[in-house]
Amino acid sequence: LFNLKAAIADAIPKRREELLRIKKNFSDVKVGDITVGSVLTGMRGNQSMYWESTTLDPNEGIRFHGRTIADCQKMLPGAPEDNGDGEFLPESMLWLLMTGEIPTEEQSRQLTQELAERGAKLPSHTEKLLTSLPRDMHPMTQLAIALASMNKESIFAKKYEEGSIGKKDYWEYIYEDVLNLIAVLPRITGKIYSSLVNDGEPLGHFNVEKDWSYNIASLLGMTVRDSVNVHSLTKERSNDFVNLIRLYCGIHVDHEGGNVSAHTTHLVGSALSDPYLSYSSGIMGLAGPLHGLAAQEVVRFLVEMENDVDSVENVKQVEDYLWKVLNSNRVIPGYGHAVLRKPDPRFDAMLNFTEARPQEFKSNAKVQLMKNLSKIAPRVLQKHGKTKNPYPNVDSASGILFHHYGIDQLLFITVIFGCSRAMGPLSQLVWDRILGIPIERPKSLDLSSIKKLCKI
Ligand code: FCX
Repeated sequence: LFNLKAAIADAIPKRREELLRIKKNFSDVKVGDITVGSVLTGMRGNQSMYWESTTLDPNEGIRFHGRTIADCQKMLPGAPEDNGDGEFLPESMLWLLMTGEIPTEEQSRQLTQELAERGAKLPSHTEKLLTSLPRDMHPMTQLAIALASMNKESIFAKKYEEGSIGKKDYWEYIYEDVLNLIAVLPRITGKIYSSLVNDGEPLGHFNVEKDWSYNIASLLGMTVRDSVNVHSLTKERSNDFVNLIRLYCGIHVDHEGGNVSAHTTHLVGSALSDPYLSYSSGIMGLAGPLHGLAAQEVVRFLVEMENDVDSVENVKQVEDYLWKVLNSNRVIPGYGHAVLRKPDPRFDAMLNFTEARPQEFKSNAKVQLMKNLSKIAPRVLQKHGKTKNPYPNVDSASGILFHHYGIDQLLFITVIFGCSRAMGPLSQLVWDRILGIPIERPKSLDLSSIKKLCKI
């Protein structure tokens, strides 16, 4: 099966039957106890969502249908021109998320081609809308607006309004919207970036022969062939940047269901809002500084710290700087996690990217500081004693690597996160509709109910 939709359709009967059997026979099985503490602390530890494709082990980190990042790096197909030397394609990851299977080279190529064909054009009203937005509007606001505006194109919303589809068929139209949405993200991203840095003039063009990440890089003006190559990158450095986008977008797709962007997309979609509205809402959550915006906060933090210390190798000065931040009741961005209790393997993957290119990164003091910090900050946070996870999370490394290649519009970095994150929650949205997951509606408690439970 070379076509993703056909591969999903093939997997449906078994999965529907399995879930139905579990629902029928095991609905009374207890998952855990919800405590008052959980109700008052953002539902921590409360296992109450169904999520198909990714799970997060507090110690091992993310698994994609059971596969670690290292497995994915070994097994998922990359771009043909890299001859096995580059990073895997996010398209290959999308196939894995949607089907649970590792795609073949042919399946991955086919999906690359399908996304390129679907993404070749941005709806003209969305293009005009983006052009009309203030150049200094927050890039994530622009992304959310662009996505919400595409609800005009939603095939699902149209079919639903016509009353022409039954519940079992919803997924087919949701799938079409999801693929169309993911496909246009490079164009939306390029448009937002060109507004920011090039007065709205395109920085590159979309190449239908190329993969999704290449087109993101190209529309950011970062490729030798298809763009203005704003930073005059050599062919090798430009290839590295394309591979950075592939790596970054391949590993940021999902982080199980409870994180703000994924959960929001799932929640809004559960009201049968179409994928454009659902993911636009997810993007609004990703824009928060405790979530996706943390990568940008890290870059700012590293720039400020580098200016403050005599040398990034001066451990004592770095430690003092961290204490100054903590003592003023601020967080150290890029450290800590709500679920993980070990260094984030996604951070390690980004770090490995720099270690494979020692010449490229050796003279960038901020990148060196990022590395040094990953050894110093955990000690300081442990001593500080509050943070449950004192280790670096993914945002510790990602932003500074984009910055290194010249993407220095800090607020924009999260837009690239937004491209990647679409793949996980939107795959889930397809499966939500396949499996008939109903509207989400937890029960809330007021203070008097809590006091009654506590017998106070
Ligand atoms: N620096 C200083 N204090 C921190 C901290 C950090 N990096 N991380 C957690 N803490 C503090 C919390 O603020 C909390 O303090 P409080 O008791 O006074 O409210 C205490 O430690 C316990 O928090 P903890 O249970 O460890 O963490 P939470 O689940 O509440 O929060 C986040 C998790 C990620 C929000 C938190 O660690 C944080 O603010 N980190 C910095 C921002 C960041 O890097 N975010 C990106 C996270 C992630 F990768 C993503 O979702 O994108």
